Order: sequence, then structure tokens, then C-alpha cells
Amino acid sequence: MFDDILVAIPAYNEQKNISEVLNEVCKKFKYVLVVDNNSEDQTIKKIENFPIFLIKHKYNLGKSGSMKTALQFAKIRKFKYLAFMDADGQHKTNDLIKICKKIYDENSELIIGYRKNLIDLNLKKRIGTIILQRLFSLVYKKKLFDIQSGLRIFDTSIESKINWHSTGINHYFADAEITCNAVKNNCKIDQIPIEALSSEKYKGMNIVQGLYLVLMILYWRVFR
Ligand SMILES: Nc1nc2c(ncn2[C@@H]2O[C@H](COP(=O)(O)OP(=O)(O)OP(=O)(O)O)[C@@H](O)[C@H]2O)c(=O)[nH]1
Ligand SMILES: [Mg+2]
Repeated sequence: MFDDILVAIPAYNEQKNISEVLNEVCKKFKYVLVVDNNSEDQTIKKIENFPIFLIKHKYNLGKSGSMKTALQFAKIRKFKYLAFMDADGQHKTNDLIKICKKIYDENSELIIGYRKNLIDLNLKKRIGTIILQRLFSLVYKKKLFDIQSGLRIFDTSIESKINWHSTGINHYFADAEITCNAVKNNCKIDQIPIEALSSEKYKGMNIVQGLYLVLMILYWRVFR
């Protein structure tokens, strides 16, 4: 099972979390790729004994760049599906399994794991997520609960439909851009609830990035 799925984990300075994440994921998935984004800590050392694919960026290309690398690798190795999960321990392997099963069952093109425990997020993040969700529904005429969730899986054949450009300071926006492009191009999308750990130690977007994302959501709707 899951032999046609590549699980990609973009990682940047995750020495504290990456071993635990890989411990769980490698038990359930045969093909796991870590894209190290030129980490300055011991991330690489922590993963050297795991049976995974590893690509190391010589320069930091942002999360978006790591996702591009993963997609290129998945296409070259002919994986039908590409799943993403974060390296910081916020996503659970059980939820990864759920989105993978769902894409098999529903024959969807994109499955997004949405954080159902928004209540656990701090007030700033909760309000930000709700505003984004409302704006998205209004502009794209589709109800999705968590457009920028990092836990997702898609069929690699939709590559040209979801092609994302977020780089530089908005390198966090790739997930949201993929979602917007997929909706605009009528991809078959489903979503399922997931747990997502959140605490003060997690950085998240600041208010300026949040406002920037709002503008980008409008821009993608009009110009893509
Ligand atoms: N910050 C950052 N993260 C990267 C980069 N490249 C890959 N990542 C990984 O991208 C994932 C998500 O990054 P986070 O900074 O946790 O962003 P987030 O999960 O949206 O925000 P939080 O909820 O605050 O954790 C993590 O697994 C990072 O290791 C990068 O260049 N910068
Ligand atoms: Mg995180």
C-alpha cells in the first residue's frame, strides 16, 4: 500500500523534530523524501540513518522552493501522488495516512488536511485563518476550511494546473497558491479534518504576511 505515493518533508533547521517525525512516517511509508533547505543546524546528521531519499539545497529556497524540488523528483521517479507534511512535528502520521486513503477512495486530485482544532490556536492565528477562509469562499466560490494547510496530497498529473510561483518573502504561500490554482482550474478537491499541534513556539505568519496573502489570493484569482 502507498507504493505510488512519495511523502515529501521540506525541512529547515529541524534538528529537534525531524527524527521523531521520520520515526513515525518511515514505519508506514516506503518512499519518503526530505528536502533540506540548507539547514544551519544538525538536521542532516539527524536523518542520516533513515531509509529515505534526501535532497540538500545548497541555498535556502524557502518552503516553496523545497516543494518545487519535491515535485520535480516525484515526476522524474514517476510517483502518481505527492504528499507533503511539515518537519516540525505539527502534523501526525495518522492524519497523513487518512489523506492518502482518502485520495485513493475518492479518486480526487487534491486532498487538504484542515486543522479542525482552530480553537487551540492563539487568537491572532484563529482570527487570521477565519478571515482567509471567508475571503477565499467569497472570491473562489468554494468552501475550503484551511487553504494554506501544509498537510496535503495531490495527483502529480495536475502539475500544470497548480504551478505555483510564490518565492522570496512569500515562500510560505505555496500551499495557498496551490489551493487557489487548483480551484480555479476545477480540480477535484476534498478536505478532511486533522489535528495540528500549535503552541507559542511555532512562528506562523505575522500580520504583514497575512495581509500580503490576502492580496495574493485576490491577485491569483484575477491574473492566473
Ligand atoms: N521557516 C522556514 N521553514 C521551512 C523552510 N524550508 C522548509 N521549511 C519547512 O516548512 C515547514 C513549515 O514551516 P513553519 O515555519 O513551521 O511554518 P508553519 O507550519 O506554517 O507555521 P507554524 O504554525 O507557526 O509552525 C517546516 O517543516 C519547515 O522546516 C524555510 O526556508 N523557512
Ligand atoms: Mg510549523
